Amino acid sequence: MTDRAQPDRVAWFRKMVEIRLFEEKVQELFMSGTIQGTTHLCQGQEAVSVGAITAMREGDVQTNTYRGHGEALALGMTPETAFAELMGKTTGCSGGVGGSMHLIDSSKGNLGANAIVGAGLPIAVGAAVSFQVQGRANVALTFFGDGATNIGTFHEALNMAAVWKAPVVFIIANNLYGEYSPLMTTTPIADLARRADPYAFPGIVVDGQDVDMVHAATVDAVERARRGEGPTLLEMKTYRYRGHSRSDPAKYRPDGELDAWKGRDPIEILGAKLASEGVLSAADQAAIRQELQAGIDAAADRAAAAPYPTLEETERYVYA
Ligand SMILES: Cc1ncc(C[n+]2csc(CCOP(=O)(O)OP(=O)(O)O)c2C)c(N)n1
Ligand SMILES: [Mg+2]
Repeated sequence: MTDRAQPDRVAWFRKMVEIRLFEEKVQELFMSGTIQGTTHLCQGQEAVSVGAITAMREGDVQTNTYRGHGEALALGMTPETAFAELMGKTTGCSGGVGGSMHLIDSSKGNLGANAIVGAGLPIAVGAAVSFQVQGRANVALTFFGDGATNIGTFHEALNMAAVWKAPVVFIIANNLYGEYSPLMTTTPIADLARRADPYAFPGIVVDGQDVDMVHAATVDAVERARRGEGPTLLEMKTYRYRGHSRSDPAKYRPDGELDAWKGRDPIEILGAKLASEGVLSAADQAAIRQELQAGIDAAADRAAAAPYPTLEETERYVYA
């Protein structure tokens, strides 16, 4: 793993575009039947994945959710490996038996996605406590949604992390919706960061569309944890462009809401900054998109050409 503490905003731009294009292709492959099952896209939330993951250092770990393609790619999983997993191929990160909701690579600090809402939080606290026991100056991050803050494990994990000053950073991707429920119908407060208050550690609201803000807030939280000062709850205000999962047309959203959020697109926000700073012109950005699109298409083709596991291989993971 490389040292991600050095800000390389062109690399961030590239990674956010890669995630966006990867998921565009995933949607296409679902529609054509090449990918089966289900998938949960994180389009619109790329700055949360990239800004936070790039605050990690060698030996740090994270857990995430079924909406975790962004974190997996930001941690260095190749699109080919991720496509292969989604397609159920042996070259996938879990040999093709996990699928979209189970992208994992512990060699890169990715302790995995979890399909159970809220289940990744206690795993991250456990990893953080293991760092304390081993005397390692490492930190565990955990990504989850706004809906997960109403799950029991959220409160148990925050409480335990607070009492033990565990080096963990809790990251809410608040995209305003649970599966189909607007946050305001399930939750009595608007700023979920306040849910750190009863556990007596900092809870911070962050503009989740601005990767610079996400990164800066996560670096602060990670360094605080590394100093032994305990956990932080970061609430990233963001939005998912697509429905909850592949089969959800998201008709429950008010007219104009999606367009308003697309007006603050995370890739465009960083792209505009890089252009005005003279770092990356609009033409450079278009060339990057073209290059990455070719890479994504080729990666999907290679994944599609890989073999499916044999019956014996799939049975190896079944307890009987
Ligand atoms: C314990 C549990 N309860 C319910 C579900 C069904 N479910 C899957 S995703 C989801 C919504 C979670 O919303 P949020 O935490 O905001 O995450 P988002 O999908 O918006 O990223 C629900 C209720 C589940 N997977 N696990
Ligand atoms: Mg949500």
